[in-house]
Amino acid sequence: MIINRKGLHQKLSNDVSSLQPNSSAASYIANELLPPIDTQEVWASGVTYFRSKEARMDESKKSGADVFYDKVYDAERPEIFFKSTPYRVLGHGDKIRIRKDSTWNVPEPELTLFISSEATIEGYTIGDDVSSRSIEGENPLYLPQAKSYDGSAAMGPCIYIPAQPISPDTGIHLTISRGGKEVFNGSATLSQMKRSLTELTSWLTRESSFKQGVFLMTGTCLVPGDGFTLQQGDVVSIAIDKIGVLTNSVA
Ligand code: DO4
Ligand code: MG
Repeated sequence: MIINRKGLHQKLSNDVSSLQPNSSAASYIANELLPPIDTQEVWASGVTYFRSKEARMDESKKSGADVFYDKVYDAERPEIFFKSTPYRVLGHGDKIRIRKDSTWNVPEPELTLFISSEATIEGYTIGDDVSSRSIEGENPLYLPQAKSYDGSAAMGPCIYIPAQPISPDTGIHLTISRGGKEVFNGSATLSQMKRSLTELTSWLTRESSFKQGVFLMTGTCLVPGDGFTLQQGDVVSIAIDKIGVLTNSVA
């Protein structure tokens, strides 16, 4: 597998230098993008930005679970959870889903790391950790049901493989449109994250090995206001500087 190696940028730079331009590449890229994943698992981290902690504390106040979100934000050990098997991951242009038994749903725009089997960060993509706020808010033990179901994970449009780590100034932008009109628009930067990307990587790989590498969503920095829930037909676009735009509509 090409992708799973330390020094991926260098390997690809060497390979690309001997290639001839292909005139059909542009239309392939525009029309036939698959999610950029093969056999890897997708994991996710949570409560890595103040905005996520604040929103989670609000939604779980009634159940008395708000204190756990407060604690994990400041704890040494981060929240890390299993998000998706590879075959469940959707790509750019695919339809994400909201659960039929959920009343409050949001997209979660997240910088997503590709980590090699040697625990090195080799690439970056855009992830959408589509979530049910009503199910998670009812009881934190319902987290796997709020987070992992058909149509709840999207990734793409590509993997950005730079020579140097991604800049903390990297912007993350979310727009949601309904019937052609924008109903949410927000931006944040990676520098607002409480933890570092290497810290999250080190916790994920501390006691687990990933033979073909692994993807790690790094938490959401943008949460629409409490009155907002996703609806069928909404179009969610997540842009991250240098990587591109991941667009999905809601089935
Ligand atoms: O604590 C629950 C999940 C948090 C999360 O997914 C996030 O902060 O992005
Ligand atoms: Mg998330």
